[in-house]
Amino acid sequence: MGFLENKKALIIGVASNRSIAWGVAKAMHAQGAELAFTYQNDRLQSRVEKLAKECGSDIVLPCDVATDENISDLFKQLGTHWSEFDILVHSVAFAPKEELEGDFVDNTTREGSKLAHDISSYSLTALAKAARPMMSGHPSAIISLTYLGAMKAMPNYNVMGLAKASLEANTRYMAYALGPDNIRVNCISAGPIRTLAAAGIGDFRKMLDHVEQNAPLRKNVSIDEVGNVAAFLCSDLASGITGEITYVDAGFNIVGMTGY
Ligand code: NAD
Ligand code: 0WE
Repeated sequence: MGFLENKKALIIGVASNRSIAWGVAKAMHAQGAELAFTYQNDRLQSRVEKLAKECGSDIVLPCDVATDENISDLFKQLGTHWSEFDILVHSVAFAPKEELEGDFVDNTTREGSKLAHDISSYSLTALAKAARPMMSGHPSAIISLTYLGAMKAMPNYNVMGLAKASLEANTRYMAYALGPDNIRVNCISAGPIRTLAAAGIGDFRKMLDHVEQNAPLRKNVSIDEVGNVAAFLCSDLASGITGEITYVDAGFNIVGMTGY
């Protein structure tokens, strides 16, 4: 008997079988959760449908988190399948590619900054606003994905670092607001993983090598390792945890100096 038996989870952010959201979906399915998925655009629909089927799910709905109309349609549609649900997984981020490289001050624009914060942080609030009636009054949980670039200055992560800092604060404010409705809100700070969102990022290999050489566990993490922690945090085993940022990064973030 899995620890997510009788839980219904909505997974937002699967784009491929390398997506962190896919690692989360697999882990939640393995613990007995029933799943629904969204896809960002038509290009991704068939791929997400195929992956959903592997988890026994045929609830696959469109949602671009950039618009309130898409978000309200999503929960209208979901309501025809489920009257309530228990888990919302947010595994979505975006900034213009040109702003994820080089000098932060020179390369960051007002428009890029707005877009990064809108898609990568505000969307969590927007989704919770729309999901609240279906998640309130029974033990529910929301989880999102952040990165160390929120807390520390990192090369090239630039405006995404600001958007992730906002996402982390969002986690705390949402936990405070939604706690009385029995909705917990947590966030996982994952180490670097080669996904579509990492494709084409210059020097990604170098970052993976650096973590492998310097993290206490001397390795990079997998989507399954992140998925298992997400499954735990969204389960009743974690009923006393809310508003937290949990690192799943082989311990990289706790190291001060290496080479000794
Ligand atoms: P991914 O490319 O597989 O997933 C990103 C997802 O965001 C895609 O499914 C994409 O469709 C979705 N998305 C982007 N804009 C959207 C929009 N407007 N509406 C709806 N969906 C939209 O990459 P991933 O690495 O699995 O990223 C998932 C999350 O994990 C992101 O929040 C990312 O910041 C975070 N994260 C990634 C890493 C890493 O190294 N890969 C590390 C830490 C945190
Ligand atoms: O959060 C992320 C990446 C999110 C992301 C990726 C892209 C690539 C394609 C957001 N927007 C876009 N826009 C695109 O056009 N990560 C944690 C992975 C990542 O991205 C980096 C990293 C790491 C780690 C970018 C620079 C430096 C390190």
